[in-house]
Amino acid sequence: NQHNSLLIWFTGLSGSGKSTLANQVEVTLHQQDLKTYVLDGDNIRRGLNKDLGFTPEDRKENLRRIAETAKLFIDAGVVTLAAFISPLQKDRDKIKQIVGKENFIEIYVKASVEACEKRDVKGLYQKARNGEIKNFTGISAPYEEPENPDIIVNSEEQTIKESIQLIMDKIKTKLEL
Ligand code: GGZ
Repeated sequence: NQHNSLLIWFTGLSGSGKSTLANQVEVTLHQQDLKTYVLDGDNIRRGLNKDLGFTPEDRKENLRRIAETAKLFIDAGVVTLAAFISPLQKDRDKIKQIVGKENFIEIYVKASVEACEKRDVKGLYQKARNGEIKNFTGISAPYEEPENPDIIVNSEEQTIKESIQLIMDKIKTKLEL
């Protein structure tokens, strides 16, 4: 069953640092001999969910399928990390409901739109400002801050190392490490 497994969910704006953190936490867990997997836009939106875009309905379906996929991974005993914007509280609540609250850790990777836009690693914010990308989270689509996250990490105030430590401490209370 789902004993000793977990879905570690990272929510936040594009460019907030979700994937970086998920990948670093994965390395740390892997070093402790756990089976791990990172779900993110690269492996999900290019495959399973390539039929989906960024309307509210498509995001909802994107996240529902990811939650069902994560449920299978944790059933198989894999500690699963997921990095998705997941902008709406009701969609995040649904994920938690699908996998079960005992198997779920929600991490809010907090960074202001200004900070993410300043980094603009992929040039997406500029495209959103130009109107080349519609429904862009933080510019032309909403991001609702999590009401009750297990952890908040702030990439403007904390180092990656500090954030990982915080996340690992939380994971240790849920997993028998
Ligand atoms: C937000 C978009 C959009 C729009 C393309 N809005 O920084 P990235 O590029 O690599 O990550 C973003 C990713 C977001 O997909 P998610 O599956 O995480 O979103 S959600 O949870 O809301 O379903 C960004 C890129 O896709 N991208 N268009 N309009 N992000």
